[in-house]
Amino acid sequence: MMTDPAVWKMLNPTCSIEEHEPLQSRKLYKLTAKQREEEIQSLKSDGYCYIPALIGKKEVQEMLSCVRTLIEKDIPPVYCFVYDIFWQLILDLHPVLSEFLTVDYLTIANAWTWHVDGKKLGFFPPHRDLVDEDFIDEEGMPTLFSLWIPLTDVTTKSSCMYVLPGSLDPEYPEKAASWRRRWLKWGHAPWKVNDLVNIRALPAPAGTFMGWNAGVMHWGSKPHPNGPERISIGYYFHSPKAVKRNPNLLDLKKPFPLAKRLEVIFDMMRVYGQTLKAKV
Ligand SMILES: O=C(O)CCC(=O)C(=O)O
Ligand SMILES: [Fe+2]
Repeated sequence: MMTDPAVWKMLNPTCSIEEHEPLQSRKLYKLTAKQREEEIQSLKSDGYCYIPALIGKKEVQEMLSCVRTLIEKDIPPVYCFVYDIFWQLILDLHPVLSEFLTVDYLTIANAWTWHVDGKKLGFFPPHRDLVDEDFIDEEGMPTLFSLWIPLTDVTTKSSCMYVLPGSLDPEYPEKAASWRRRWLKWGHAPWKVNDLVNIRALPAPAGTFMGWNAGVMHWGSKPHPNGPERISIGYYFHSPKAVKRNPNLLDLKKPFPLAKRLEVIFDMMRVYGQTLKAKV
């Protein structure tokens, strides 16, 4: 039943599920020359980029209402990835991803939807995304890149993202690659109170293109108990310079049937289910 597109279309009748033809971009997003220069600089020095409200309001609204329908029906919001619009967004962002990762970047079969509120929490505590892969090239540009897009406006009250900029992180970049091993064994390295000033909050309007290389320490924050809900989506990419590559890659130039999308979703529920249970 789950593999029947008609069931999903019953929930969100305006959202298509194209099983037979390759997905097509709906609208291409591009950077201005100034944005390009600033964000590449930020990626090189601090490991992250931040482009406020890049995605169109209409497109964000469509995705948000689709996720909200699932939440209302008690369906895990990551099931939004059965619908075309959540994958077409990658095609729409192709010009921007090409600037940061070069045109031959690889899309990893990995995506997630966060729904955070004062009761359910559901944000990810401080971590680096890498397991033990390389994450930057010789110029400091990402070889393993996480893209994070809020579909609601996100403030410090509603679990905005925080990063420890690479330039202020004593473990970055050399020791970051082996961070997970140490963290699993001993937990986080102790913090000095004086270092707290290095943390950067990234409140963001809906549709912001935010991303970091997998070596950057980042986290979602505990929301204010009365804060509005936060809904966001995430994707993961390699640049062709990645030495160690995730074996599960997606080719969006080929048809992407529902059963394959569900496979990705189930896989992610297994992976992120563990992250959500992991120690802080
Ligand atoms: O949204 C969050 O709370 C965490 C996001 C994150 O860690 C990621 O996208 O890599
Ligand atoms: Fe992360």
